Amino acid sequence: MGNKILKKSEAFYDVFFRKPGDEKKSTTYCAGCGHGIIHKLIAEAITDLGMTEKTTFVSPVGCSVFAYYYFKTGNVEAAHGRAPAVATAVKRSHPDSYVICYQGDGDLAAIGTAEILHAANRGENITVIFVNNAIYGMTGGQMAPTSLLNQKTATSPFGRDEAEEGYPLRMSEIIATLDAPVLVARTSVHDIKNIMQTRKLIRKALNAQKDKKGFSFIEILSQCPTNWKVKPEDAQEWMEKNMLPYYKREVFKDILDQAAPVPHPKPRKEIAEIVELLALPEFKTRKDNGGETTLKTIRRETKFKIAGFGGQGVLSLGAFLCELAIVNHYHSTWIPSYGPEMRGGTANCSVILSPEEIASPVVQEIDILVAFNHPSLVKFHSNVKEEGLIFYNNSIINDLSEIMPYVRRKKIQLIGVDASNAADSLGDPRMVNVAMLGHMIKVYPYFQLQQADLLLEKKFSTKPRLVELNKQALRRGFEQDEMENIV
Ligand SMILES: Cc1ncc(C[n+]2csc(CCOP(=O)(O)OP(=O)(O)O)c2C)c(N)n1
Repeated sequence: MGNKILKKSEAFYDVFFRKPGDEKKSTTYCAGCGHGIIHKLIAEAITDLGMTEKTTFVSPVGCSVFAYYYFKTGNVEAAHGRAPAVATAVKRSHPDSYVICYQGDGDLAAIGTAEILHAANRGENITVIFVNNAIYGMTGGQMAPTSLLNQKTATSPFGRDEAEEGYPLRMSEIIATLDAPVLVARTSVHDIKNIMQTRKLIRKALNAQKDKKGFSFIEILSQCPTNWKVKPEDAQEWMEKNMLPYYKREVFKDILDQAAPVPHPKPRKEIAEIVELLALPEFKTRKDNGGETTLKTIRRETKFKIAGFGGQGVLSLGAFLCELAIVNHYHSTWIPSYGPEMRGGTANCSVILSPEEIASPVVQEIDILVAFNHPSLVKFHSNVKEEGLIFYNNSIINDLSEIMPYVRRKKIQLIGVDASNAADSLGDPRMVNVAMLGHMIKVYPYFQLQQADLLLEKKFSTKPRLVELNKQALRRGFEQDEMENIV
């Protein structure tokens, strides 16, 4: 008879390194809590399936917030309720990785109801482990959407009342009504038999992800003796008496046999166009030898805010800058922000161009502000960094008095561009953004005008008149005398 060696899964760290000098072997979970059992089942499954190296665990906010101290996988901590959105991003950007989205019931069924429903409905190829302990555990036992009728919690001291708080949400049943999910099941970890059933379902769900079958959702009924206010040994009985009658343990949906593998996300049309563009013989980038020595190099993360009225092409100017950056082998991010108003209201976008990968697309401190109207200039000027730069549309912005004290104090360079007039002189006010771009390229020759021409030709390939107008606008902006404009 061979010996069986029982040891901790390799997907767990040896010690849980929380603070220097405070390395622990045990987790932070209370005695009798189900999270620890569930972690063990997951860790063993990912080790046995050979997934450790390629797994990213998305931790929620709640008692399992410290999962990243335990799992020796990739780890991302998501804001409360947002784990499915974060998991979507990780999976889409790394389609060959395995993504486990782990959430409690407060996290998934209250704060993140929208995120989970939409991720399920999109059929993201991720595995969601939903730990339902019928209460908000970490914060001291408030009522969760899954708390049972008559259950006494910190916020329902007389018991949950359907007239006041509605009925406990059965998330598995809701998710099983959607077309996209391939596996939806509820199980529990209150006794050995059910732990073994949970073990099987977790493995099935992870295998489904490995086979690129799509979205799977395993709801696990889990004990919380501390907040149920029972002894750990009595939690099993509490679960049987209170939770099991309401929450059926069942496989609600399993279409794994019929589900075709989820295709890799297709490159977006814009990216395909850029790739085509790079293949053109006349296209030169800063990386090509010869002829490009005049191009300036972006040496560090450069943050732009581009702002104006809706209709001034503010968002497209940002996107266009990103495309120019991409063809020159830089990294870029773009986030649009629309005001609540209709056309004519304010709009802005945050753009970052960088030689390195960009960690966050948020622009708080601005290197270069591009303001198309007075309200935008006033709104954003005080976020421009010391010795930063402001391009402003001086055709319609005449009064700089409000911003001058800050601009002088911070030694900001102000460059007026007669952009609206340049566009109007071409008979099309929409050209204002491209005129601005022309001047930006002149002041900051990160890109070539000819590159912009080629991108414009691609963009408006079915509208030759617009290509011509845009090219002219670009040149009108470019040819404006720079020195005269500097205040
Ligand atoms: C948006 C937001 N709302 C509320 C909180 C506070 N909060 C932290 S943990 C937690 C409870 C989480 O409960 P649950 O998801 O049921 O997980 P459990 O702790 O029971 O495992 C709450 C409400 C927060 N961090 N963020």
